[in-house]
Amino acid sequence: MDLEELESLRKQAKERIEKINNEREWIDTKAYYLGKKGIIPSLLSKLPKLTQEEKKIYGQSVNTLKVFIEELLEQQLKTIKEREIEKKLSQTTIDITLPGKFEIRSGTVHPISQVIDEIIDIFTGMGFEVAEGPELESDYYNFEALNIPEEHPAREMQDTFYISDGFLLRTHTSPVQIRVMEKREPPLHVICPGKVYRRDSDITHSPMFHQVEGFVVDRDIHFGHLKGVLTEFLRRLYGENIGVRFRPSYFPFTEPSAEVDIQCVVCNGKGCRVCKNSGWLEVLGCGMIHPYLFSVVGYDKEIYSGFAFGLGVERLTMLKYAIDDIRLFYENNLSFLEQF
Ligand code: 2NM
Repeated sequence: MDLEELESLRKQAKERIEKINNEREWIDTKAYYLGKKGIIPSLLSKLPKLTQEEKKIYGQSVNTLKVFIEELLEQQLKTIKEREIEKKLSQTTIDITLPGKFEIRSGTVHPISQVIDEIIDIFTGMGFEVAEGPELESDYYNFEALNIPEEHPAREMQDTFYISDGFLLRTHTSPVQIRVMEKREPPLHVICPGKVYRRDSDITHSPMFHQVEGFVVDRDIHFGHLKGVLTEFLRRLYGENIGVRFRPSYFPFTEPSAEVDIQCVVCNGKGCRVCKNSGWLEVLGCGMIHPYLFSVVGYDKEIYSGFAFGLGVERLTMLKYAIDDIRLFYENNLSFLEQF
């Protein structure tokens, strides 16, 4: 075989390879040229019969042809694959509006968040604003400013998560209210929802739980305003026929203070396990803001008065839905959460 024949073989190979349009043909063509019994090996097998001079020229030319065919084949394989993808894409239409193979479960709002939202809606509907503040608080805002002195049992190490000297996880959201009063002048109508922390853990107590506290400060605010606002709040939350009663109590930051009960939502006041046969459930603490707090924030107690209240969201939610274990709120058990 002379060099001219190699040249025509090259042209013929180029034509043939460029016509390949599937992988099967490509494999056959590769075998035809490069396989054990293919054209290139058969050309090379003739080398031993040639003279030294001929070997050099002929060998080099066959090798160049071999590389040429190899490169052309690789290039063609790429082209085939690209064509196949394009063909598939042009033939298949994907309806992206069809539902997926798997059930899509949408999330639900956590029952605690739902109740907080409901409480916020009721109070903002009555003209209250919402304020938030830090969960890491100073001893000053959490206790000192709220008339809870050094020796008060609420400050016990056993009850409070102390972080470092003078700092702790807030045990109520009242410090936010002190911060609001410090910054602004009455009239003020503010509620503070948020997480609070106490060292307590059993079926009705969690080391982290949620509170909503609120206060009103203005001229001539009296206990009648407190009773009216809180009674209306409880009627909107539990239904307008709910029975409500106020009992005298004690808090360091209010004077006088009261606790508020609603008629048992389980037995309607007849007496049952939930209300321990009393017919009543305690849901709120409240009172007239202690003059000490006004001196702390620089309000004139001769001009202003106010009331404040606090409630535990988990407790309210447990009563509303007859849930008997607080830990259910924090276990991320979907069967529980999806019921709300
Ligand atoms: C309660 C009970 C009674 C209260 C007081 C304040 C304020 F504004 F003076 F800082 N905030 N919340 C308060 C009063 C909270 O929780 C059972």
